[in-house]
Amino acid sequence: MEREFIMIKPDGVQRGLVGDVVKRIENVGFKIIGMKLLKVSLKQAEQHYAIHKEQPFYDDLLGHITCGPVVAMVVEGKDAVRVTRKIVGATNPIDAVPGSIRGDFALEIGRNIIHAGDSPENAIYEYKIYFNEEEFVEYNKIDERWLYE
Ligand code: IDP
Ligand code: MG
Repeated sequence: MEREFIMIKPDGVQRGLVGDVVKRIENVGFKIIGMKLLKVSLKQAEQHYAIHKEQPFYDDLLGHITCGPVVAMVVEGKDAVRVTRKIVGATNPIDAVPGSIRGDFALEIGRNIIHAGDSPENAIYEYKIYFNEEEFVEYNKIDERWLYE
């Protein structure tokens, strides 16, 4: 099973959207194996967004992700990264289709509610910034035999 790293950004937490986001991730059948509320440190933010270091929006990105509590999650499931990215929607909410998280809840690219890893490798790189392997809880979910053929 593939793992995906998801973070509800400070705007999502402040707007009371934690439940809505988690619901959509659970609905599709993914298993939450790690979840925490935390305030991202500048060091964590720099690691997380290292690939955007040269972008003009980099400083705003770091400022925003560190400005308040976030909810970090790791989920497991079939094609977890590709499916999660679909549930999340396009980076710019203007382009995110209705039914996606960003399409339904956001208006601006710098306040797009949620982060999700864009490849299995990047998801692992990202969740290691926020979680130790021992923090993950492995368990069987009762719907697994009805989700997977
Ligand atoms: P993603 O979150 O859909 O993977 P990325 O391209 O990885 O999008 O960008 C990371 C985050 O940086 C985005 O979620 C968004 O909040 C912000 N961002 C991306 N492009 C821009 C931009 O052109 N202006 C302002 N913020 C941006
Ligand atoms: Mg990205």
